[in-house]
Amino acid sequence: MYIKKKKSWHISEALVTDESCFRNRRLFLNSLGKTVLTLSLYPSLSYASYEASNKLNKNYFLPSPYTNEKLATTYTNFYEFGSSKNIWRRASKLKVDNWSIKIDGLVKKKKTFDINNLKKLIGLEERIYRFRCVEGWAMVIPWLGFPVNKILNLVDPDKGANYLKFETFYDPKIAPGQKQNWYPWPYVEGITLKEAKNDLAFFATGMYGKDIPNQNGAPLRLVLPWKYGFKSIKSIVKITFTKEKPIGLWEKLAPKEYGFWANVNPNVPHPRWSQSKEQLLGANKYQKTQIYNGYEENVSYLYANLSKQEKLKLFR
Ligand SMILES: Nc1nc2c(c(=O)[nH]1)N[C@H]1C(S)=C(S)[C@@H](COP(=O)(O)O)O[C@H]1N2
Ligand SMILES: [Mo]
Repeated sequence: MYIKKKKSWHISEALVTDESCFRNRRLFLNSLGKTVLTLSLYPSLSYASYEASNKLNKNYFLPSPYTNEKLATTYTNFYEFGSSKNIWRRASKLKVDNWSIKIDGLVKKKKTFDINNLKKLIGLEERIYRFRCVEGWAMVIPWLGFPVNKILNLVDPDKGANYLKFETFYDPKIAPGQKQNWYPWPYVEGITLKEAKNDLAFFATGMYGKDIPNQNGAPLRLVLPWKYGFKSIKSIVKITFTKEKPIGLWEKLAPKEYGFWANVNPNVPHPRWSQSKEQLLGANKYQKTQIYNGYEENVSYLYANLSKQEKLKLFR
């Protein structure tokens, strides 16, 4: 991140990009500066240790320190509740009991699952993953949940299914951000079926050994640790198997800035800022960003056979 070096000429560059998007991402830049300052004043919010539970999948262990739980659950992106990071109180309005998830599209067995039944049916495990937001902040989080590939057997995708499209709830009465009609609500994201089969692709229903808080995407959110955070869609109500590539909310708003693949790469800058470094929340320092956020060995095969043209778009 080169926030301190930002000069006024960045503004004119920003004005040529999507206006509403810029407005919100700029808010972030302001708040990140404040966060650095605040954290150095409050050491209690520093990077912390956490004891993994007996559900830990040892293939996905990372050593501590982990992101401080309070920080990871109060500094969140959830535009349905507003464009600031400080939306955790507002998100308490979301009613997450009696939540069901509809799975439809190109599958042999279309189904609607009650979230609690789905959790019981599949069972939960714990995984510790790195997480990297496109804005330049990063975390290390112990998630609870299950791999995305576990739902494939339950619905049996058709031969023609190439993509999974995920959708968040739409309810402007409880989510004031959804009254801002310049966003193409509901929040949508997508991945390829091949990516869904990769064991890293994860559905989180909990974090830090507890149910996931509303503001982090209760009761079910995607976690794709090798991609920028906006791909990890929160509070999913629907999963559709499709032939065509789905277009996500951010891609619709600003296609030059946020694409379908959005794989983490320190060497491919965002049009408005560098991606070479990241700030670990609470750690008050920058570290180098890694290709595929450190998961190259797990995922690079997914992209080996793409066309030259697609390969150019892999990292945004
Ligand atoms: N429905 C929904 N999902 C979302 C978002 C959002 O605004 N709405 N923000 C995304 C972005 S930009 C990031 S970085 C992560 C943040 O996850 P966290 O707040 O749990 O750290 O959620 C992603 N999922
Ligand atoms: Mo993000």
